[in-house]
Amino acid sequence: MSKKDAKTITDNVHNAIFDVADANQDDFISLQEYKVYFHILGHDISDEEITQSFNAIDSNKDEKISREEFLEAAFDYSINVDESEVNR
Ligand SMILES: [Ca+2]
Ligand SMILES: [Ca+2]
Repeated sequence: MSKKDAKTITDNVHNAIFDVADANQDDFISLQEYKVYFHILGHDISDEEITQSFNAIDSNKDEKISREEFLEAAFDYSINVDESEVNR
């Protein structure tokens, strides 16, 4: 499987995850929604850790996660991509 195929598949999966996490469907995940999402999943993770991972994904620091930020972070996380190959 090529990296492009892998990205398409993970994008589809993470688009679906994004839609679930974005409870009010404004196309952004707020910190509140992010916390709720982790609690729904039943992850044993503290609010502090959730906040840290939220801030890591929120690359432009507007305190909400856009679909683009989410997909980039999710893809980087799921497949350890060589950054030099994905630069646009
Ligand atoms: Ca939202
Ligand atoms: Ca953001």
